[in-house]
Amino acid sequence: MDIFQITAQELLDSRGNPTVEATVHLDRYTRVSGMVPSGASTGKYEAVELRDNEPQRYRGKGVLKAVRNINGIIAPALIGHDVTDQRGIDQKMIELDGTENKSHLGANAILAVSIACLRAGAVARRMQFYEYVADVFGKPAREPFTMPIPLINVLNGGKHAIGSSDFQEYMIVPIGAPTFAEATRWAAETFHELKGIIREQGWPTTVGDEGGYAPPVESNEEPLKLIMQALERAGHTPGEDIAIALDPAASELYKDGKYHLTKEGMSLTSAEMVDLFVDWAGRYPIISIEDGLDEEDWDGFALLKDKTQNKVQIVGDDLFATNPQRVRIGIEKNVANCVLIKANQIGTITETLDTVHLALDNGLTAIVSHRSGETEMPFEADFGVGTGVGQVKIGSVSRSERVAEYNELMRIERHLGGRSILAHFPFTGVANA
Ligand code: 2PG
Ligand code: MG
Repeated sequence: MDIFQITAQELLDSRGNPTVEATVHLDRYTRVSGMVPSGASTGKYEAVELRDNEPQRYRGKGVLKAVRNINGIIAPALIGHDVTDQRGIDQKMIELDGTENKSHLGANAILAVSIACLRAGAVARRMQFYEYVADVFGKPAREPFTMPIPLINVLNGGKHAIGSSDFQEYMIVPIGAPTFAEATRWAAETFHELKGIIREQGWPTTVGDEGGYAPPVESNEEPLKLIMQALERAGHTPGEDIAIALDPAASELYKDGKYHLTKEGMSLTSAEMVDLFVDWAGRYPIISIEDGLDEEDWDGFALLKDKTQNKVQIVGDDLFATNPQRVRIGIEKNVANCVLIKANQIGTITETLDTVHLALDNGLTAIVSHRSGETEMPFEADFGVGTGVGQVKIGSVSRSERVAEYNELMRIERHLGGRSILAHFPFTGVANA
């Protein structure tokens, strides 16, 4: 089916900041939209999110330029194009943009159209969205679908919750759950136990950008203790039923050669940061550490990977920025064993899928991830199942833009019936929990 028309509009994301929605019209009555998320702890190698920078509108964060680029430049070039030719569509937009980092048209403009086309392709082919993603990704039709294990944010800090920990995200990973729905239940029950523990401390139970609690903890280790208590109260064996994952988003803490931890009042060298994580990984069931070091600190990443003996998933987010060139450097330098996948870091669906292939073909794992500023339209759910990477990072089990992804995944699992298996988490951690 060919693209009949493409339109675009400025709407709001989950933080109340403007974002782009593109709508692909397949005929006068069939319209399919795509919306783009937005990060707060953005890496410097990410594709450029085009903002208007007009201070009188949305404090400069308006996206009317990106909207105009869709309506005036992208739409005329794509009308009449086969909507199921995802690679051709994305290639066309890359050419129209003509820059390395998509700064001309804006990665937010390009990705909104790319996602809308992916969704419209599923409609045109009369497929479920996740089935169509699998098809575009090249999953062999006979293979069963893999449901991802979720990394569930329960405590927010850093740029996502001012006043909480310096480290950005503390997550729980229900590695022992038999199904995705059970994994979600275990997480929700643990999340509510954590609320009780936070309340007993006399702290507010408010949540941060990704829906995890944001208490004024006294140290960056304290959240780990709170989570261990919550696991115990919820009746789950730490490290067996549920393990812990971290995203310190360390690029945000790095200045003048040191990592600054305000809670501890300490400034650490790269090697000292690594020692801190190694110490924690020996005492807590930590199975995944994302961006434990700065986005330029390749050596620090390599040291962390080495010292955790490949038993902990070392994830590059800002480090790789979903960019194949950076992932290739990472593979060469052997600095990580996992790539975080965020479509808006690179700007098209095709390039995102290529990066997933690159990671998996080289024996790395991959996590399909949301952004801290999200939309109400589930995307990572279907993208996670379609690519079959086995892990999704979609925030907390609170706030509708996050819960929408869990709900969609539970619907997919039910829809697949016996035709899906829950992924196995491939790292054990170093602690004997
Ligand atoms: C991250 C993300 C998502 P942001 O660092 O992994 O959790 O945050 O979207 O703010 O970059
Ligand atoms: Mg991150």
